[in-house]
Amino acid sequence: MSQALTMATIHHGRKEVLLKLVYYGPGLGGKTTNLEHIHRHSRPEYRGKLLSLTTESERTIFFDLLPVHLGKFMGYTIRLHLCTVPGQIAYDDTRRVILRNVDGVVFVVDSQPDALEANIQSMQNLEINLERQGMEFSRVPMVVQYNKRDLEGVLPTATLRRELGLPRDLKEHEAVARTGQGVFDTLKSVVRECLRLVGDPSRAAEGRTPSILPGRRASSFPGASPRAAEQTQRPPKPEP
Ligand SMILES: Nc1nc2c(ncn2[C@@H]2O[C@H](COP(=O)(O)OP(=O)(O)OP(=O)(O)O)[C@@H](O)[C@H]2O)c(=O)[nH]1
Ligand SMILES: [Mg+2]
Repeated sequence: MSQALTMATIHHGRKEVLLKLVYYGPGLGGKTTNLEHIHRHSRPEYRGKLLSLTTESERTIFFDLLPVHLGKFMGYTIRLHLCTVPGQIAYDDTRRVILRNVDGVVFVVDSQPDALEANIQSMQNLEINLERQGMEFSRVPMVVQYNKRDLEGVLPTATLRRELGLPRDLKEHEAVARTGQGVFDTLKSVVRECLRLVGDPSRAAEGRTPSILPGRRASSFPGASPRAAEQTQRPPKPEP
């Protein structure tokens, strides 16, 4: 099987590491709100334009993109391409396009009880779409953000973790994206997960370099759909 790898892109000439990070999750979960906060609170010289393609109701129809500089890591500048996908079920083709060449995923959970089913579906959809590209779900750097913790009646994080079948070793953060609480912690956490795998950039090959987790996460995702499980055993050819 040819395993498509998540990667970081390394340019030795410019001494730069580029990471593509995708915010995934159900519609209205707060993905765009995360990027808006990061944009508002990044120094103008360190951030690009926040590009959003939305409907009138501000739901993402294609993606949001925010380029950010994050300072130096072992002498290399870290550049991030932050992207969100449209969470609504109908936009699956778009999600697949945005997921191409992803280096790390932030899964934004909507903590409201009404959103539980949508969270589960979105997690299963992420697994399926990664596997479709030949990427093994349990080896892609990922962190989880439990968002909307300001609302009354939200589900305990332990319940969400259990219902979503998340392994205990996955990094997780509580957040209120609307006020920015937890937003940068989440971002730093996913960057750390990715950079841990890149190691010393000066020793990495020029261009795209493998950065998948060396082993699978400790436990698998019992919440995963049978379809995805089947694909794990017989992975399809990665898309070109
Ligand atoms: N109370 C509360 N509302 C939030 C929070 N984060 C986001 N919202 C609100 O939830 C709604 C949806 O947020 P978006 O960021 O547009 O959600 P999205 O995940 O990008 O949705 P799609 O683009 O449709 O996939 C907006 O009205 C936000 O203001 C939060 O932490 N608390
Ligand atoms: Mg959005």
